[in-house]
Amino acid sequence: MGIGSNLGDSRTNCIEAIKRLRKVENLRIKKISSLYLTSPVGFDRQNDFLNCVVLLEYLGAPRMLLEELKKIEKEMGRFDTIKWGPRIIDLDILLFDNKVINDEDLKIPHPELHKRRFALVPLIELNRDLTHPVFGRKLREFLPEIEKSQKIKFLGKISFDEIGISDVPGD
Ligand code: PH2
Ligand code: MG
Ligand code: MG
Repeated sequence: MGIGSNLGDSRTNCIEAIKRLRKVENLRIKKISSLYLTSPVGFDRQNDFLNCVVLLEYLGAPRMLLEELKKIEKEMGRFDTIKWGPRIIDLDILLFDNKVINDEDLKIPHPELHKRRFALVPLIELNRDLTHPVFGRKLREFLPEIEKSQKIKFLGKISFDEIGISDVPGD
């Protein structure tokens, strides 16, 4: 899943989201990518985002995970703005195994995934062999096709200290 924030203290918001994810039932955090400072995509007149992705092991259905993510967004004070506009926290399911879901309110893979450097780069950091289940191509193969205007700056890992754990697995 992807985490993004460009309102308030974005770094704190991303870390808070990870802390709350850790408390979700039937969910384990397996890996956390580095943080990236990224130029806004879709609507430019807003602050840069902080983005990262998290690899989860989740024992429930995708729709249940969606509900959990929406709950965390709400509890963290997210309010509705324009589509692709500024937000305190955004938690998106990007991939879920190799599932393809096309419901009105839940689309997996995330329909914009292959067009967004801020989602692809951290995903590839965690697993460079990930494949897009619809297009059947490696995620890394989409990178050269992305517009150069999408800037992304590597900021390094969030320390386990900041998340409040001493045992993040898979790292
Ligand atoms: N999220 C959006 C729209 N644009 N741009 C960046 N850089 N990062 C995001 O997380 C982001 C965005 C809608 O969710
Ligand atoms: Mg989003
Ligand atoms: Mg979202």
